[in-house]
Amino acid sequence: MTNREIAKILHEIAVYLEMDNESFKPRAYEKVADVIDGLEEETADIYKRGGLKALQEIPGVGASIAEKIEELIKTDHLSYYEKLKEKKPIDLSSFNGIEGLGSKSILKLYKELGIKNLNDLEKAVKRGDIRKLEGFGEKSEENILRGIEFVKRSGGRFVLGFIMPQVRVIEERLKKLKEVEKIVVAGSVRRRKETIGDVDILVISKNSKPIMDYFVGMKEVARVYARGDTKSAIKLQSGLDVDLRVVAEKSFGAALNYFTGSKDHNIELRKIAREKGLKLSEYGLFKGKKQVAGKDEEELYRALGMEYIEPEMRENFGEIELAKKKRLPKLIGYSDIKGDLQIQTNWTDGVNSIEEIVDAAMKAGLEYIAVTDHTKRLAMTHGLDEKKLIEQGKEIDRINKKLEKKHIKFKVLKGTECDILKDGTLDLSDWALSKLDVVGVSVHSYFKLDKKEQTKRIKKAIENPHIDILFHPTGRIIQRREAYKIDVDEIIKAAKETGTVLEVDAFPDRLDLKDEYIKKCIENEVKIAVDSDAHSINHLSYLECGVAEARRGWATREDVINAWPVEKMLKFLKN
Ligand code: DGT
Ligand code: CA
Ligand code: CA
Ligand code: ZN
Repeated sequence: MTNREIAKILHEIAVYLEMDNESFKPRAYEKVADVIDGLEEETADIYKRGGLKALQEIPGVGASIAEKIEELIKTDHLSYYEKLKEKKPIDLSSFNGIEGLGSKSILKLYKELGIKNLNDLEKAVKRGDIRKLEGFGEKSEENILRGIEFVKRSGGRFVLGFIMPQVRVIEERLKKLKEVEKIVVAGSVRRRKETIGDVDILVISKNSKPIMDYFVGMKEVARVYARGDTKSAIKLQSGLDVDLRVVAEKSFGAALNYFTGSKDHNIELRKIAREKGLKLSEYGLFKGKKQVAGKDEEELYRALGMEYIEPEMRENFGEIELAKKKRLPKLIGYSDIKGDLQIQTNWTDGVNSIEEIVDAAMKAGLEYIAVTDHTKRLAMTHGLDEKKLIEQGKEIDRINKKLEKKHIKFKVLKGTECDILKDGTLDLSDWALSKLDVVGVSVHSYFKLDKKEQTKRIKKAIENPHIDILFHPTGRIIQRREAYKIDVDEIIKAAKETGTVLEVDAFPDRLDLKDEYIKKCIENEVKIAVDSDAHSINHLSYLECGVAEARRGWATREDVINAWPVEKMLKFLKN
């Protein structure tokens, strides 16, 4: 059982307990679900290594939850969960994408109308049953309908950052086989799309039979679509499809190029080959019968008269023209991030203490972090008020002194994720904001304002001279919540005028700003920040997903303020 699967069950338990009006338990399960979802190590491995005791070292896991996780790992079942489900046989996960449909509403829909899944819900909406229900109305019916459309649109695709650990496990396993000379995961995974349809793996091998035998026989295989000596295709238990192809060494670059895509990029390259009297295919670049390139990708692009194009740029959005002129931007690298400017700690709804995060951030190779806990309006996160913020500042001073004493060159910055109120004013006084190193602001309420009002609200917030960064600027959550309606161009213009940085929130299902908006920022000389939005030390690794999105938006190191040394970054924010 994978971390995702365990997390999903714990999350559903939380929803069931909420339906039963339990007071503290739902939040406890929810928190553990989040932690496990973000764990780098598989919980099953943790259990194998250290048993129940090791499970209890996972933040938030007490004796009772540990036992439940144990049962899940050992038997793939959990009687406690099954019982809850028996009492209310609702397919909770099918409601995931319907915004604003909380546990209480789901319970009501079940009790009054017998709605158990999305299908039932859609029928009830179409019959007009929802609006007749007490507490619901035309407005909620409309929201539900929009949610159903949204779920249908995202259908079948996986959020890359969440599924990536699974992809890497398979890649590592195959890499270890002695018959595998080289392996690369191609397709949308290599281009780092936000969501992926399936996984396309390429290997070089002279003896593919044992590789294919191994591949179709892996323990998590749910179905084998095809088993051949050059191509096999499987479905994993998670629902993810994986294709494996074996190609010849002399064609590897051409095959990699073809199977990396995107399709539109490929089509454009072929056109260019044709103009040069050449033919490009997945087997190589040919002049008549003679192969002129294709062993590796660098050679291929060179032979086509172009600079090498990074996979994240291969969408045929203008990268080919730039590559021909040899004017491609030098993209920010995956290890260029020096600091993280959005982190939640256990002062609010984060799991870890500031010191634990500092420790983990240093291990991750960072040189600074900003502590940016929520503010008081977000009462359910125990958001900080001015007094608490000052207390936290003292704690940060103490930690910085301790680091200095040990001659450690790591800096903890004082920050906030200050809530933007409905009218665009802020949840902290200017006086409190003026004491901080990094002031981030974000929208956490009134998602439904119309475009004009929402844009005005955010503009008003960032016009406050204390504001440095607009966190997760559009509020979208991939496959779960659409962006709130804003005029992005106008926000970018306001950011330019006020010197506000726009954030790429690196959480795998946020990646907000998304690639096309990042490009717009850069075109308009607006700087961006790539932050983890970590609520636990395990989330720091999500920074990689944020960098991937920044690369998809053609960002260089100069465009990303937290790829800069701390002094330069702070000087920029102060100006
Ligand atoms: P996905 O899986 O939907 O997230 O997206 P991709 O890009 O991984 O697409 P996939 O798995 O269907 O195919 C992998 C690559 O193979 C794709 O990026 C480009 C190449 N490819 C697939 N079909 C075609 C095609 O009809 N024409 C061309 N030129 N290339 C194709
Ligand atoms: Ca694919
Ligand atoms: Ca495929
Ligand atoms: Zn936030």
